[in-house]
Amino acid sequence: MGVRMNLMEPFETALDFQTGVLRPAGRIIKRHLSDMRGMYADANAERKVFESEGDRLIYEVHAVDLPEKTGLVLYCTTIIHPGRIGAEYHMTKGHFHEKRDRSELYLGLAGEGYLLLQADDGTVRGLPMARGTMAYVPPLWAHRTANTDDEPFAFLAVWPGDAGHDYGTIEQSGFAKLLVDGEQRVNLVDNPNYGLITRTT
Ligand code: S6P
Ligand code: ZN
Repeated sequence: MGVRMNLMEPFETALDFQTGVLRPAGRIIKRHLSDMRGMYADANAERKVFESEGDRLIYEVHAVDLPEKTGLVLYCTTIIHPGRIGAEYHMTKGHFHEKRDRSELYLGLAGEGYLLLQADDGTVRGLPMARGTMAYVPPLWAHRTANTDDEPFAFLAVWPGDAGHDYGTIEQSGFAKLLVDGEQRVNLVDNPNYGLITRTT
């Protein structure tokens, strides 16, 4: 259990810019491959990872423990460990905000990655992120991040307390584009499973 902050008292959090770790530690969520079954396009590659190494840790969220309330600002860091499932880079599950018109701000801390954004009509945009990149997630866009380098990719996220998270829409239909490892560069390619029910458990 991490420290729960008193939202009516001033407090400070120490952010390690190299690792993305917050002190005091609040809520830490670890997402393994089993939490994302069916989200990577290459089902064979996913199965091979399970067979050869078990349930791989993909990313961690280090959250300052505050209630999800209107008027509050929430913040956390995400650390995506390097690696790929098939050609696809390690990534977050991705979500819309439950209140779709709530926006968000990301700040790159360490490593290199991509922010993938998707509108309701399937339009996808990709923004490269590195240390110091401030990326704006507009209202109405689903968002997912991926680590496109060989080191951990860490970023800070700040968003309104009443935004909420809708994971179901992405779990059902996926993103229209995949971020895959290409020759010397990151490629954004069509997702063959887009619009299909991709989650198996
Ligand atoms: C919250 C914000 C991020 C993500 C985190 C993990 O609104 O967008 O803190 O929660 O990057 O991604 P996901 O899709 O598993 O929540
Ligand atoms: Zn969000």
